[in-house]
Amino acid sequence: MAETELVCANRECRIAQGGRCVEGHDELAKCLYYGKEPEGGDQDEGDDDQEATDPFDGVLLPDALPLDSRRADRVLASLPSRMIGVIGVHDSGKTSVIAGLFDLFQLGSVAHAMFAGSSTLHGLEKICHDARVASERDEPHSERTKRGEVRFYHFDVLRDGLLQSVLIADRSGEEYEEVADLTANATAMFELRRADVITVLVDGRRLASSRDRADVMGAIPLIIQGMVENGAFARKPNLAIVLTKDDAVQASPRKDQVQRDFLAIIDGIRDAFASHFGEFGSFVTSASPKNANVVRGAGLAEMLEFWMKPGAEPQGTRLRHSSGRVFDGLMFEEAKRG
Ligand SMILES: Nc1nc2c(ncn2[C@@H]2O[C@H](COP(=O)(O)OP(=O)(O)OP(=O)(O)O)[C@@H](O)[C@H]2O)c(=O)[nH]1
Ligand SMILES: [Mg+2]
Repeated sequence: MAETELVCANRECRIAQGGRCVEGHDELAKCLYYGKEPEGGDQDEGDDDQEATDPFDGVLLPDALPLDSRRADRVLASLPSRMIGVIGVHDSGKTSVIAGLFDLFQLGSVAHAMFAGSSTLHGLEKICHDARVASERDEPHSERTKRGEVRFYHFDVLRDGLLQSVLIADRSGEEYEEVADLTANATAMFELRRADVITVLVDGRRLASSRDRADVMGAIPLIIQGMVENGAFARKPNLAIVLTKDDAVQASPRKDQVQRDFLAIIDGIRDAFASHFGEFGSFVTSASPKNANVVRGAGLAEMLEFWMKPGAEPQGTRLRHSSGRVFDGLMFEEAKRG
């Protein structure tokens, strides 16, 4: 006689692998999840083969690394959220801005927002590590983001009694550079299509260099132009224009010129692309300063404040996702869920 297949709607339950009911029922008929197929068959694709041969009978925790677009989509659907696209040429400081913001949250609330959890904690810790004293590097450092698909860093914040998710896209700067000469198709860039806020980074250290200045000033409008021509900003996101590495600017004899150049870049973008964006904001930041003349994370709180402003277009309807775990029901007592 064929054996009955043990199935459970709770993905964390290992009853099918000879374990116990994760809900603690000896009488399986009393378990709400036993005997039902798990929802969302595409979740954790690729795990099934491994589980069939894996004798591990504990609870598998997520890797907490940056999310791909599909998993980012799920986060967007589960809470009111802000999707942030961070655009800049290679080395302009995109990953450092994300890491710097996460480090600020370790010190307390930022822009009236309190850190309330993250599904990408390991990823955030990884990008922060090399910039910290604990890494024992002589200088803060950031690994170059590898070419490939966009990845998203995620954290939840509690702000004005409302729990919200923030998803920040990180992609290799080279891929954004390719949009300028139209070798890459910006419509395929999920983070631009879905963004509530586009954040364009201007590398202050290179702007202060007489050799690189013209290149910096020319590259940004070309990248935005390439994206606009591809119709990448269909949702009319807000636009933050951010000068990075202000510590290098402040240490430079050309700092007044840099300030004038940054204002010229802002005016140029506003004149050329105003109709494609909602609100404009500009910020001067030092996410990972090498000079002690500027505090680490300067300017990032103001940038976060702008990121959290409600955009012109409302987000889609929120779905209630539940894996069946008791933790899904937990929330801050005073927090409203949208
Ligand atoms: N002086 C100074 N250097 C910084 C600052 N922020 C980042 N950097 C440095 O700038 C370099 C590039 O930073 P990343 O954050 O990796 O730049 P990115 O835009 O993510 O680069 P790609 O991943 O290659 O596209 C690293 O060496 C950082 O340490 C800052 O505030 N001040
Ligand atoms: Mg990077």
